[in-house]
Amino acid sequence: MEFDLNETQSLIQKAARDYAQKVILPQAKEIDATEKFPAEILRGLGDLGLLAVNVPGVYGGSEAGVVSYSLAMQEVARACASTAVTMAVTNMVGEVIAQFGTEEQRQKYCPKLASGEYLAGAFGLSEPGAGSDPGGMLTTARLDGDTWVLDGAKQWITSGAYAGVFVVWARTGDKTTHPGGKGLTCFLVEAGTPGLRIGRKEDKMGLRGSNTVALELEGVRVPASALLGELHGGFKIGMMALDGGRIGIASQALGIARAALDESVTYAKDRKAFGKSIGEFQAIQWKLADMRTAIDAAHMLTMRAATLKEAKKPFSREASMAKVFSTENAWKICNEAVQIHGGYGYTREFPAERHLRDVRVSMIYEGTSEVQRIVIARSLLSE
Ligand code: COS
Repeated sequence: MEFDLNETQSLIQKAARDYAQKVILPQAKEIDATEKFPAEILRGLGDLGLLAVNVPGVYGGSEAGVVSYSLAMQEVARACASTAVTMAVTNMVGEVIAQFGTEEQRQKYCPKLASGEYLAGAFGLSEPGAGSDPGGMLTTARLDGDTWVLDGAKQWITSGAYAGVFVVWARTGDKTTHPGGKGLTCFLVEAGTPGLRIGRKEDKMGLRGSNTVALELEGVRVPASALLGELHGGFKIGMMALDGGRIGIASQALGIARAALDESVTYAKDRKAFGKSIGEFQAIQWKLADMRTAIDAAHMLTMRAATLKEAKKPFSREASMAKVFSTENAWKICNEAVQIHGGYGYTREFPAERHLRDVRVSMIYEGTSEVQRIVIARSLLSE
C-alpha cells in the first residue's frame, strides 16, 4: 500500500486543512451550541471542490479520488463533525448520481451538488421501521401513466431541510414476487416537489449543526426520467453507495479522534497537578500512546479501503473493517480525552465533551457496528 500522497492528494489535504482550521474551527462551538446549519461554510467547501471530491470533472467534480476524499473528510471533521457529515452525504449523493445516473441526470444534478448551488444532497433510504434492514421498507412507488407516484415516510435524513435533491428508495415490486431488497428502486426527487414534506427535526445528542429530519411523501409525482439506475435495482445501489459512505464515516471519526488527541496533548502539557504537568504521569502518557496508536491503525485501515475503491477493486469488507475499527476507537479516544481533561472535560469550556457527543452516532449511522461485523463475517465465511 502506498503511504506517500500524490500531488493531488496533498493539495486536497492542504486545502481542506487550511479552510477547516481558519474558517470552520472558529465557528464549531457556535454551530454546536446554536444548531446553526453551516450554509456559508458549505458554499466555501463547494468553491474548494470538496463537495464532489470523487466525481468526474465533466460533471463539476474534483475527480481527485477516494483517498483525497478521505483526507478532506478527516480535516473537516477535525474542525467540525457536523459540517463533515453534511459534506459526506452530499459527496455520496453526487457520486451515486455520477455512477448510476443517466447522462441527463448527471448533467442536471452533479454540478449543482459540487458547486454548493444546492446546499446539500440527501439520501432517503431509512424509514421509521427500517434502518439496518432496508429490504423491510414500506415506501412505495407506482406507475401512473408516465409518472411515478411515491408514498411513504423516511427517517434520519441528513440535510433534509436544505437538500436540493433527494435519492429516495421505494418499493416498486410486489412483496411476493420481489421479496426484501429485490423490489426496491431509486428515484431522484427535487426539493419542493408537491407532496414531499419535511417532517420533524431531530433533537440529537451530537452533530447538532447537522440537520436531521423525517420526510413524508404523499402522492409525490416524478417523471419516468427520475428513476435512478434500473427498475428493482435500488437495493444494490444503496449497498454500493453505503460501502463508499462507510469510508467517509471512518474518516469523519478519525478526524474527530485526532482533534480529541491534539487537545489532550495540549492539556496534558499545560495542566499541573502534584507539582508537575499531568503529561509527566505515566497514567496520562499511556492513554496518549494508546490513542495515537489506535488513530494510526484506523488511518491505515481507512486508507486501504479508499485505495481499493479508487483502484475499482472489491472493498466492501475493508470499508466495514475501517468503519467499525475507526468509529469504535474514536469513541474510546474521545472518552479518554474527557478523562484527561478531568472536570473541565465535562464542561462546554473545552471541546472534549462535544467530540464525545459528536462521535457517538458514527457507530450507528451508515450501518451500525453490528451490521459492519455481519458484512465482515459473511465475507470471511463465503471465502
Ligand atoms: N454491494 C453490492 N451488492 C450487494 C452488497 C454490496 N455491498 N451487499 C449486498 N449486495 C447484494 C447481494 O449480492 C444480494 O444480491 P442477489 O439478490 O443478486 O443475490 C442482495 O444485495 C441482497 O444481499 P443480502 O442478502 O446480503 O442482503 P441482506 O438483506 O441480508 O442485508 C446487510 C445485508 C445487513 C449487510 C445490509 O442490509 C446492510 O448493509 N444493512 C445496513 C443498512 C444501513 O447501513 N443503513 C443505514 C442507512 S444510512 S443512515
